[in-house]
Amino acid sequence: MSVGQQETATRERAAGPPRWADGTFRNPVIPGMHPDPSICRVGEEYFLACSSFEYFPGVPIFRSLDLVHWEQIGNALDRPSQLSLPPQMPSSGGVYAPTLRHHDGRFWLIVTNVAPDAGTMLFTATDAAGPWSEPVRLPDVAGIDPDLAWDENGDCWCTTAGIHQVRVDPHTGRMHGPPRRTWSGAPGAQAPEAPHLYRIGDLWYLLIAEGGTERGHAVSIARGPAPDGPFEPCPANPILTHRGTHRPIQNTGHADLVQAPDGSWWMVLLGVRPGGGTPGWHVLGRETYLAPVTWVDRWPVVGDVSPVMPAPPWPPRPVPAPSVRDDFDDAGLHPRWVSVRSRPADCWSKVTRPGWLTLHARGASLDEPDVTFVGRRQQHLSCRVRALVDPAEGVGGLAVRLDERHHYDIEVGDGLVRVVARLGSVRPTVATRPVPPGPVQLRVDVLASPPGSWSPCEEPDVLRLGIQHPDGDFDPLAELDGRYLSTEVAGGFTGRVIGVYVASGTVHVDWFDYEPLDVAGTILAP
Ligand code: 6LW
Repeated sequence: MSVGQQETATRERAAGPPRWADGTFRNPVIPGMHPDPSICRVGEEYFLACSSFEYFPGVPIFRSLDLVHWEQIGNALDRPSQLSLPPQMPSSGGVYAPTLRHHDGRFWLIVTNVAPDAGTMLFTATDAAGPWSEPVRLPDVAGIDPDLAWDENGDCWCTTAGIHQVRVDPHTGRMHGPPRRTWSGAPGAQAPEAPHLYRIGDLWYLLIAEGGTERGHAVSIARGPAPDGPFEPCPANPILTHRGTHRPIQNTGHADLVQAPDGSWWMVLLGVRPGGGTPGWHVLGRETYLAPVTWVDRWPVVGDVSPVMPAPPWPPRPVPAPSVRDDFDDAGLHPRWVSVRSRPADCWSKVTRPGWLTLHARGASLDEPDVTFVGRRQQHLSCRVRALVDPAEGVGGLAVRLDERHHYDIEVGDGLVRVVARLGSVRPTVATRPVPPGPVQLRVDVLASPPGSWSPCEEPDVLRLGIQHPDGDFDPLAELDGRYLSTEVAGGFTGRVIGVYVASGTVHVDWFDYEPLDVAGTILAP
C-alpha cells in the first residue's frame, strides 16, 4: 500500500460504524477536558458549551442531533475583545462554567472570566457557531457559575454559586435589587455551585452541584412555586453521586437538563476516569457524560452513568469523524486548536510557508505564560501523536501540557532532539540525541495502564517520547510516568492538551496526527 492508500485506510477505519449498531453508546460523549457542560435544544438540534480556563479561543461549542454524537462547531469567545487572559492570570484561571440557553430567537451564553478586571459576562448569537456578540458585563453579579432563566413575565433571573439569585437586565447587565441567598443544598456540604433553574410544568426546579468537583461531587435538586422559591429539597438528594464507590467514572456532578423532542429527559454532567493505583490519577481533565432521566413523584431520577450505556430510543445521527491528520493546508485553524492565554496574529501563520503551520517564539518555553503553543485536548486514555517539525530557523517541538509547571516536551533544534520534563520545581533534560539537519518527525505515545493490572502505586499511564524515522521505526528517547501530568498532582481544573510549540526563533510544522489507541497500542476509531 502506498502512504496515500494507508492514510485513506486509516481514515476509513477512523470513521467507523454508527456508534450504537449494538444498541449501546459510549460515555463520555465528549471526551477530554470538556467540563461544566451546559446544554439547550432548538428544534431537533442540541447545543452544548464547556469551560475553557486559560485556553484561547474559549468556550467550545458543540452541536448534536442525537445527544451522543457531538461535533465542535466553534468557540464562542474567539476574539481578544471577548476574551482577555493576561500573562499574570494563573493556569486554571480564565473562563469557568458557562450556561447556554436559547430564548427569544437567540442563543445566550453567560460565563465568569476569573481573570483580573473581567468577571461575569454575557454573549448572544443567532447562530451557535458564531459570531458571538461583544460581552455585556454584569459587574455587580459576584460568584462563579452564573445561570440564566426567564420567567413568564419575561424577567431574567441570574443564579450563581452560593447559591445566590438576582433579577438582571440581560441587555445592560444591570441588577434589579440586591442578590439574595436561596436554597444552598445539604446543610454543611461544601461548594454549593453550578445552579441551573428551570420551569418544568407549573414548578420551578433548582439543580445544583455540591461536595466540590473532586471525589465528593454530587448533584442535588429542589423545587418551588416560583423562580425565587421557596425551595423544597428533593427527599432523594443527592440525585447523583459516585462518591465512595468503585465506579470507573468518578467526580460526577455539575449537571444540566434537557428534554428531547420525544418528551424524554436527559442530563449532561462532568465526570473523570481515574487510572493507576491509589488515590487514582485522572489525566484527561473532567469530561462530558450523558445520562437518562425519568420522573417519579415529579422529581428527576438519574439513570446509571457508565462507560457503556443503553442507546437512546432513536436512530444514531453520527457526525463526521474527526480527521487523524491536520496537514495545515487550509486557511485558518480547526476550532479544536487552542493556545495558552492568547494567540496573537503575529505569532502564527499559514501563509509564510504554504501548507505548513509557522510558529514564531514569544515565551522561551512552556514554563512561560506567553509561550507560542497550538494544541488540542488529549481525548483518549491511549493515543499516538506525531508531528513533522522543521527547526531550520529555531527550536520547537511537541509537548503534552497540563500547566506551566507540569509538561513533557520533545523538541528539536541546533542539531539535537531533547526530551524535557517539567515536574513542579524541577526541570530535567531527560534525553538528547543528535539529528541531521532538516524536518524531524516527533512522536509521543500515551499508553494507559491496562485495566486489571492494578497495584497500589501503579501509574495511570506512561508517555513515550521519541523520533519516528522515515523508514517507520519508532526510536523512543524517554518513557515517563503519566501521573505527573494529572490533575491530582498538578492541581486545578484542567486536563492534558497536546500540541506544537516554539521555544526560540521560528519553526514550521507540516502536519500533526492524533490517533486513538487501544490498550494493546492498536489504532482505534476516534
Ligand atoms: C466550576 C464549578 C466546578 O466553576 O468547577 O465542577 C469549577 N464544578 O462549578 C471550574 O470548572
